[in-house]
Parts: sequence; structure tokens; C-alpha cells
Amino acid sequence: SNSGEAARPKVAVVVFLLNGNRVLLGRRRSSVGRNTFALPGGHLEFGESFEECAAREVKEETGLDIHKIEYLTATNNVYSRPDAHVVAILMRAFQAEPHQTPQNLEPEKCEGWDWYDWENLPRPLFGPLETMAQTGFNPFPPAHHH
Ligand code: 8DG
Ligand code: MG
Ligand code: MG
Repeated sequence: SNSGEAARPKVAVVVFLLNGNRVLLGRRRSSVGRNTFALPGGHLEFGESFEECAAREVKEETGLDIHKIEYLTATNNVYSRPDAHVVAILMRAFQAEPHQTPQNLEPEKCEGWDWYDWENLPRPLFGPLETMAQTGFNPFPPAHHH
């Protein structure tokens, strides 16, 4: 939709919201990855930092406030049908207000949010997330020993 110019990749910021050994996932209703379990996140807006985008997307999609937002890694995702190219910035964060519970604030895009054990993830996972899980990626901070 950019009048005659070649398409360019988009940037998305995606959040591993961690709670004990669990992560927040929701089943997608969007055309890309319909019915798969995915993390909260969305597209970087003009002028935003990764941390600002992470906090905004999690708030818009779940109502949760987050803190301790940290960059983890980035992935390059090229899809066909529909054609898309998204560079995903993966962040981790924790709930700033632990008494809050996730709300499904964009029900046209998601079936609802819930916490899932990292060692027992629901399937099917959204493609890019499945790839990360299969390659042994772990979003949790190193356990500290006493
Ligand atoms: P927006 O309009 O709110 O900005 O965007 P959105 O509708 O919330 O975007 P999205 O599809 O939820 O996320 C943007 C892209 O991020 C998505 O098309 C592909 C990429 N992405 C990954 N892994 C994940 C993931 O686990 N969850 C989500 N939501 N997006 C992911 O590469
Ligand atoms: Mg989203
Ligand atoms: Mg969004």
C-alpha cells in the first residue's frame, strides 16, 4: 500500500512476559498465524524505543503494566501468502503490578490470554515462536544461586 514503491520490511516488537516459569500467550485471530499461540506485541511506531513499544503493545492488548523490559534478540521473518517481511525484536519483561490479570482487549485479533509453562507450551505455536522454541531459545534470566 505504498503507491508504486517497492515494499519494505516492517519492524515488530514482541514480548516474553514472564511469571515464574510461565509466559503469556494468546491464540491469534489475525490472518497471519490464525489459531496459533503467540506472544503479545505489534509494530514499532515512528520515534518509539523498543521498550516504549513493548509497554504500549502489552497494555493495548492485555491491559497489563510491565517493567524490567530488556532486549533479548531479533529475528528476520519472511512469509508468503500473505507476503510479509517482519523484523521482530524480542524483549522480556515482568508484571509491574502483580495483582493485575490479563484482559482480552483486542478480541478481533486474539481469542484470549493465559499463562503457559515454558516446559509445556501449547500447540500450534506461531511459526516464528515455534522456531525459537525448537532451537532451544530460553527467555528466562539466568537463575541466581545463593
Ligand atoms: P499493531 O497493529 O498493534 O501494531 O500490530 P499487531 O496486529 O498487534 O501485530 P502482530 O501481528 O501481533 O505482531 C507483529 C508481527 O510480529 C507479526 O506479524 C510477526 C511478528 N512476531 C514474531 N513472533 C511473534 C509472536 O510471538 N507474537 C506476535 N504477536 N508477533 C510476533 O515474529
Ligand atoms: Mg499483536
Ligand atoms: Mg497490537
